[in-house]
Amino acid sequence: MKKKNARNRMMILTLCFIWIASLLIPATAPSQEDTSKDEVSEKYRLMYEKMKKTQKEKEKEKEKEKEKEGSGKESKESLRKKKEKQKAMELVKKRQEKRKKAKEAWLKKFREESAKLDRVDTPPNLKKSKKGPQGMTYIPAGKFMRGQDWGEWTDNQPSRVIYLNPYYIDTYEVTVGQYKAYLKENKKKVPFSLWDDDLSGDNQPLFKVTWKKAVDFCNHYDKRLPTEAEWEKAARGWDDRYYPWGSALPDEGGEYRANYDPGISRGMDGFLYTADVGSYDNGVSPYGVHDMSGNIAEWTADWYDADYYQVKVKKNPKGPEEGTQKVVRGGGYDVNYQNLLLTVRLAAKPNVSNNFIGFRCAKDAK
Ligand SMILES: [Ca+2]
Ligand SMILES: [Ca+2]
Repeated sequence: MKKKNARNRMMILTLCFIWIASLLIPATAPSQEDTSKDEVSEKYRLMYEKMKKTQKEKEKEKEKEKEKEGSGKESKESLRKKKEKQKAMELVKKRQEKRKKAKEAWLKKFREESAKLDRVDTPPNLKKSKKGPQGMTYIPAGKFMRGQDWGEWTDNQPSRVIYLNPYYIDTYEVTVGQYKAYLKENKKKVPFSLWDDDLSGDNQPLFKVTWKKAVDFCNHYDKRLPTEAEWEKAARGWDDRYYPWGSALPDEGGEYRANYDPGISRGMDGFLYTADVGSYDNGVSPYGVHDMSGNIAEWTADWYDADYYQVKVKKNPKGPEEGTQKVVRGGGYDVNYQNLLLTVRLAAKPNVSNNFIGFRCAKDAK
């Protein structure tokens, strides 16, 4: 019995010890309360992160807005530019339409006037033509129509039927090769600046030559410059055409008949600048003279007077007695279809030496 009581007392004491110890010894495992605390801090961490994220997102959005604002300004700017471009395009379109209409009107008039000329005078028997000096074409005596009665230029109006004595005219424009030979014959030095490298081929038409130098060259070979009327007759033939080849435009049907400026690019006809003489067999005049329209414009013997066509000279006109400019005919690689007409009169001071004017010679025939 004593033993049993002692055991009970021991048990009670042990339990008390365990209870006291449980109060004094810190727990090593996380309590329920600690777990809750972690959850709370995780919650705050998430909230903090969310807040940060939101802040970042807001900042990003702000930046985006700023960018948008910027791009808004840009788009306003580009809109303005776009409008300006549109306006410019419309203007170009209007000008193109205007030009197109003007060309159509001009072409209509040109066709009508060409049709009026469609009256082939008795063509000369060219087979019976006298054989002239080498490189020259014989132009028989007879009448031709000089000038025209329409168009924007007035210096080539009115038209007049003119009689010319027979003559020869160079079949081609005087070439670089011919001029070099002439200089050599005369023991003259080739002026260094006379030709550009690309345009110095022997068959290129000569340019950068004054009227006096052209005269000197012709005289050396017992020739002379053609009068303005001679130049026009050799080009227009016996049926008075406006272009050497007839009444088609120089590029009609996609076929180029002269070296000129077709509009969009000067080189569309194959040549940006001068071409070797005789490059357009389809552009030859009825008499067989080459490059009367285009390639290089040509000096003639006559002084220029805008009113000269008013003077009623019916036979072998030689131009006014004096003047300040010499007549230049035929247009060159730089002119458009309108200025390529055989009736267009140009003029330049005789001392001019440029990239646009060359010449050919003529000679009396018996
Ligand atoms: Ca050309
Ligand atoms: Ca020419």
